[in-house]
Amino acid sequence: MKAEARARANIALVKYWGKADDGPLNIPAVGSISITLDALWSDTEVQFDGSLAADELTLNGQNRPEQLDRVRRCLDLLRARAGVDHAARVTSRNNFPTGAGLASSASGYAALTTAAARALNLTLSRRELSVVARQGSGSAARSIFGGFVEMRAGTRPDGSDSYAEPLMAAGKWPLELVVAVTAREEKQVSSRAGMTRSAATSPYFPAWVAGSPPDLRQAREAIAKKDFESLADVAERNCLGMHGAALAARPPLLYWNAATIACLEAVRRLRRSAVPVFFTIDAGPQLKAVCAPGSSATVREALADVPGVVDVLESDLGPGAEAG
Ligand code: 2P0
Repeated sequence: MKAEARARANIALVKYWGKADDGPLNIPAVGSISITLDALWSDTEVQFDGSLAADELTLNGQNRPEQLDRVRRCLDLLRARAGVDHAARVTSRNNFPTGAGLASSASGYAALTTAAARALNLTLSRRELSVVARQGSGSAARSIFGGFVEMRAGTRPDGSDSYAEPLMAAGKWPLELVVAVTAREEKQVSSRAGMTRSAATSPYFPAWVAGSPPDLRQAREAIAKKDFESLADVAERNCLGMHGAALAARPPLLYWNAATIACLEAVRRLRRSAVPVFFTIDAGPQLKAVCAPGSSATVREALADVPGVVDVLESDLGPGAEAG
């Protein structure tokens, strides 16, 4: 009753920020559209063992008891389906900084769900796996699939129509990602706490939610037509809208540092000089530059020169979660 899986991080181009309710189903208030990356991943092993008293989690070699509630949520859903009640030992490792706005919960919970289902010998569709992964972390539902992915917010109270689905394969439009890392430490306010605070206190939150469906429509069309300009337009607008809602929370949420803004300006300068690139920023200070095929070398060079950038990572688009 042991299996391993690898799942990759994903970056949302139309963001998930806010929940439909605060219950354990973790249903998002808005849909989202993402790209799954090739180079940033979590490798997770799950072993169900009747001799264990309780579930255990080791992340990058350290015990992380504070994450166990969410891990247990995914494990319990799968244990119930398999009719098994053994506790599990979960060992996970990320090949990139954890909890710093690089989507480590997305790859982590997608890998956990995929490995646990395999260890229990369950045959679930990717859609079903995404429903389970969502309950560990909303963005994890998207990492079940590769390439361009849409997460549906859904409307059913039981969350059964809140799942991810593939929009287009990675190879059909091989965009490239450059990540400018501006800080390595874990952020002070988690995404979960940040989005809960935004929903509860930001006067801009209702406008953020109302603006999501048209952004999803534009992004879906831009991806289908491989229209880089249109995707750039909607992704930058949607990112700044999410941060606007967060900035207006009480107390305010500012995830950026000076280097984040300097990178944003560098990306704008590149675009003005006809380099096809746009930016997006998540709940952390790293800037993600999405580049048209063949442009990442120029973008990497420019971002590496920005003061305050401590590392630059590059990735192609990648595949969905895989049990090993
Ligand atoms: C996203 N983020 O769409 C957005 C943009 C961060 C900013 O999804 O509470 O860690 O575990 O469901 O998935 C990060 O949120 O939140 C996230 P939970 P999660 O990528």
